[in-house]
Amino acid sequence: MSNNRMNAAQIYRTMVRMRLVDEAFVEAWKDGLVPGEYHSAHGEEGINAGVLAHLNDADTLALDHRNTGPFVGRGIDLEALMLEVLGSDEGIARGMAGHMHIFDPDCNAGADGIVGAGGPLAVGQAIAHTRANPGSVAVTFHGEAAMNQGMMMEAYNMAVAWNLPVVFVCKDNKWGITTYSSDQTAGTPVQRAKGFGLHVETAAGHKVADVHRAAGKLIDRARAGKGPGFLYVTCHRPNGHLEGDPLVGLLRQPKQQLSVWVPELMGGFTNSASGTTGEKVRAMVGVGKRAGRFTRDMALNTRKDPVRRGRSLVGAEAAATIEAQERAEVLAAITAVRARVGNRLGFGVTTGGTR
Ligand SMILES: Cc1ncc(C[n+]2csc(CCOP(=O)(O)OP(=O)(O)O)c2C)c(N)n1
Ligand SMILES: [Mg+2]
Repeated sequence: MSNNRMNAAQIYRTMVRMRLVDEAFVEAWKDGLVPGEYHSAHGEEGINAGVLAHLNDADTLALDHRNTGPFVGRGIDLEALMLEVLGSDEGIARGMAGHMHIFDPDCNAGADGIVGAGGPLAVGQAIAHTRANPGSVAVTFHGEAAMNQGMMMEAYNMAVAWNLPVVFVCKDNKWGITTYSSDQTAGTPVQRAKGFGLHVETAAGHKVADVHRAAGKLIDRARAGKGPGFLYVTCHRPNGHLEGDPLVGLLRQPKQQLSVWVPELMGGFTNSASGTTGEKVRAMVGVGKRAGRFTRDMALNTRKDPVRRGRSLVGAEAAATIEAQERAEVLAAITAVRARVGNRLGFGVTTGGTR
C-alpha cells in the first residue's frame, strides 16, 4: 500500500525543484546552450509530483518529451541531467540523448521523443514486473494527443487483456503542438480509456492534492494485482509547445509580432491561387477561431499554477524556506555546469537556440 497521506512539504519541495530545473533549461535554451528543442513542463509539476509520491524505487517510468520534472522528482543527478540537455559528452547519456531520450537506470526511468512510445514501453515494464518484481508498477506519462497513436491503443488493450500493473497518466493541456486536440480526436480520452476497460480516475493538474488522491487509488490497485489504470489530468501549460513557440511569442508580445504576422497571413490568403473567395474567408475565420482558443488556453493564469497553489499546502513561511533551499541547490548545479560547458566550441553562443 502506498502512503496515501500526503507529505505536503516533500511534495512542495519536489514541485519547486522541478520548476527551478525547468526554468534553468528555458534560460539555457534562450542563451543558445541547448542544441535543438526544449519542451518545458511548466504547469505539469502537480501531476508529476502527485503521481511520483506513490512510487517505490523498484517501480518504473516511461516518459515523454516533457520529462525534466519526472526525472528531477526521481532524484536524477542534476549535473548529469543538465550536461546531457546541454549536449555535453559528460552528460548522463554522453550528450547523445538530448532532453528527449534520457535513460537513467538509477531512476528506473527512460524517456522517448516518439509520441506514444511510452505506452508500449510501460506495458513491457509491467510484464517484467509480474515476473521479476511482483508488487511493482509501471507508470507512463503521455499527452492527450498521444492517445491518437495506434501503439497507445495496443498498449491499453494489452494492459487490460493481461491485467498488467501499469498506470497511464494522460496530461491534457488541450493542444498537440498547434492543433486543438478535440478537433482531431473522436470521443474523449476518458471515454476511450473506459472503452478498453481501464479503471479511470480524474484530477485537476493544478491541484497536487487532487492528483495525489486519484493517483494513489490507481497505483494501489495496480500494485495489488487488480489491474491497470488510467489517470486523466487537466493542466494549464502557458509556455506552449516548445521554447521559442512562435504563437506564444505572438501572444506575449503582440505589438512587436503582429507587424510580422498579419502581412504574412494576409499575403498567404490573398496570394493563394486555389480556393474561392468564400473558401478563403472561411479559412481566415478558422485561423481567427484557433488563435482565440490559443489565446485563452495559453494566457498566464496564476490560479492554475500548481507550484504557486502548492504554497498554501505548507504555509508561507515553510514555503519560503523550501524555496530558498532548493534555489541554492539548483543554483550550485547550474553554476558548476555552466563552468564546465562555457568555453567549449558550440556552447556559449547567444543565438536563442537552434530551432
Ligand atoms: C510519432 C510522432 N509523431 C509526431 C511527433 C511530433 N510531435 C512532438 S510532440 C507532439 C504533440 C504531442 O501532443 P501531446 O501528446 O498532447 O503532448 P504535449 O506536447 O501537449 O505535452 C507531436 C505531434 C513525434 N515526436 N512523434
Ligand atoms: Mg497536449
